[in-house]
Amino acid sequence: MLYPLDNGIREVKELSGLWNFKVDFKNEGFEKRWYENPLADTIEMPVPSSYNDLTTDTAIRDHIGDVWYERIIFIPNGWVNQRIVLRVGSATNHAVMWVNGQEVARHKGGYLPFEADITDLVKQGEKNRVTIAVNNILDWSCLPSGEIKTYKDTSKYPEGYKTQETYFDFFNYSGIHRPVRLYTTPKSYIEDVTVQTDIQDSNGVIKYSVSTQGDIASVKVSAFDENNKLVATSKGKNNQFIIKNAHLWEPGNAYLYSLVFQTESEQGVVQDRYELPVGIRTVRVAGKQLLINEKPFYFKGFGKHEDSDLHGRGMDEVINVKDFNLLKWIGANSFRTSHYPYSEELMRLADREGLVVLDEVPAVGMCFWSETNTVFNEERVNEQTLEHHLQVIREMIKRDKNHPCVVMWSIANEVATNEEASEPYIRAVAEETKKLDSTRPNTIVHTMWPSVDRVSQYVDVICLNKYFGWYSDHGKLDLIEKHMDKELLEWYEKYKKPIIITEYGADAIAGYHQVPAVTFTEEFQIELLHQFHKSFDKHDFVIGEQVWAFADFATKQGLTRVVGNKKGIFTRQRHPKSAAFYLQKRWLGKNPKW
Ligand code: BDP
Repeated sequence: MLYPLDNGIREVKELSGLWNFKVDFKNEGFEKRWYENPLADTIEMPVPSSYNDLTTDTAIRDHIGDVWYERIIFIPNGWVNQRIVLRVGSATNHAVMWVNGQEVARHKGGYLPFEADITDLVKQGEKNRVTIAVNNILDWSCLPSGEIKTYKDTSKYPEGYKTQETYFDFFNYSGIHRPVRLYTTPKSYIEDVTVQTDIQDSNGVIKYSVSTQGDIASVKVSAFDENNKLVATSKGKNNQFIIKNAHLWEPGNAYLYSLVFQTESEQGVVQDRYELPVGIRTVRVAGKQLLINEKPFYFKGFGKHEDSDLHGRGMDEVINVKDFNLLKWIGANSFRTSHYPYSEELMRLADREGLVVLDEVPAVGMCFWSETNTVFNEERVNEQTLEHHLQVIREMIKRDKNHPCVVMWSIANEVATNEEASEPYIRAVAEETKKLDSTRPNTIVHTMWPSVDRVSQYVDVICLNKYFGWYSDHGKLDLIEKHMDKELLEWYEKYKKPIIITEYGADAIAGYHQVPAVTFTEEFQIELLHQFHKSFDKHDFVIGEQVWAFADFATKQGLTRVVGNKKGIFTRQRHPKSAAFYLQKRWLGKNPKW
């Protein structure tokens, strides 16, 4: 799915700003057809943002169900004869969208875009009303999954009392989280483009395919370098270029060519145009290593969240730029989009900045760490979940397939892969990623132990989240290295695949200090990381370390969470804890691994 572009042929109108907003406390909006008329009794709500932290009302923050957004749009005069598309970057978790009271789109899943052709529904020179109902209920038919718990005992709970149960460790932020835009294309237009790159000697090979709609006679493609110099041209819907002595897209040293796709009519009139930033690079797994441009790559970085004060999960270029500058400052070269695909704006920035991304679907919370309470059963993770999981994989790959920064697809985080039924399930998901994209390795992120895992034969790289010294043997720094060594060797022995440690860490409250270190102090966080590193450095099949987490983040309330998860190396305001300087020294220092 193409990112909307403004390029002289296509135009984009940003619809960010204040929208009318109303919480459907009585769950009556659909029945009363709120979309048919302007919403009554609304408050102002910024888009993009999570609505949860912006009012003073607990009932709004913790609302379970629908909220409604609305705004008036005008169609510019110059858009006559254009195809007009309304596009939402993401609405968490599900949405229905109307234009002038007519339903135009329905989308399940909170972290990927959806759009609708609204050309025939909007009127030039008049007010047009856009209404979006956003629902935040999570059940086992969607990702992430969850369940609504109802409390029947009216002697203890008010009538109809319910809570949203989630089995993941982040606040279920809700709302329109990414930009809403109107954009145009000509009536005959470029629908999608796919590029795949290769390197032969010192030349770059770019294979492309273009899909179009309408009457299009020919497709021309031109490649420009970063100085805007034309370096190659090609013709046809499926073809390839050779770029002599190509500049490669390297981690930390990105180079982006601009591929300009142009369609023409029979008469040679230019119809549509689309510019795609393209990084020439290869990625493959070879034995114990992952090679980017045939060079072994070691992942240094973090699991992150899209999370910040007040904005919640709302896309914010200010945060994105600050985060990337901090990543570079600390010597990180990569991050994982834990636990959902991040905004398109952020992915474009990662392409530009040369940060390497593990792109993850929102399959999180599919594990209860219990022998008896299973997750893979008719009531929980079942056929319906799988169907949606595959759908999300398709949407994510469709959106992110052209990003050079994405080197691997992460198909799930912490699944009960010890359960028998997890095997065919994960196999289906893993095979889908391969079918859709044979150019990138895939992975699954584990909390399980090698002896019980049933699925890692289906992925190329194994990712592990390990919390020795924290969730097991809490506070026992002296056991970490030994435990980690043992487990790493067992995983490698069983599957003979490269391993990335995608989570390890400890909560540290900024400003808490003590010697000797105790848990929750900044000193303990450093010492714990150091113990893990002693183990990682010994094993050549360990190809990366990503600390959990980049910054402190909001979670649901819980006895182990003091105003959120404090495993950040930076505070939620992006101020460094002491461990930031420790990591900077390690990652910018010399190590045989990098
Ligand atoms: C891991 C999860 C991550 C949590 C982390 C923690 O993948 O989302 O935030 O544990 O507990 O299991 O800090």
